[in-house]
Amino acid sequence: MKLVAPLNLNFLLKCFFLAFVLCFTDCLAKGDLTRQKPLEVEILFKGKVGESHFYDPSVLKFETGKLYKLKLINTSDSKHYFSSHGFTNSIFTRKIQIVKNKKKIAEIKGKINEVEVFPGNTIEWWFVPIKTGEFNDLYCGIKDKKTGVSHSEMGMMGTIIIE
Ligand SMILES: [Cu+2]
Repeated sequence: MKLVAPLNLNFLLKCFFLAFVLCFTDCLAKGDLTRQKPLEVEILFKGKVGESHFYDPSVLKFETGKLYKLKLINTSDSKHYFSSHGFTNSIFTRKIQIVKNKKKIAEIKGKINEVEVFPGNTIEWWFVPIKTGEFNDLYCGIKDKKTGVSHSEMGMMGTIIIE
């Protein structure tokens, strides 16, 4: 009688090993997504009263499942809003950190709907995007002190893309 078992056994072992590896990597829990090393992104609020107001950059891109530290830096002479309901409905906020003279002075936790940053100040928004989408609703509703026109109408609009 001819034995073909050794060949089959070898094949079976390989299959078993492959299945084990696939299952192990696929079934591994991702753990606490808010405790990853954050990816740093910056957005500047720029402009001059009576002339223009804008976000730089005006398009922000994020990926679901990653932790971001978005720095909102107001380098202008006006206070500004960062409002996008599409964005805030698609993320989990870990915290907002208020920084003054490079020192953390406060942390705010919970669901955030919009933020306002005063001239010369920076805040850090730590969040994990959980839903994909393209949101063209980033705007600042504050009215310009000279023209009386909203900052959005003067150019302060943007898009947030979550992939
Ligand atoms: Cu503004």
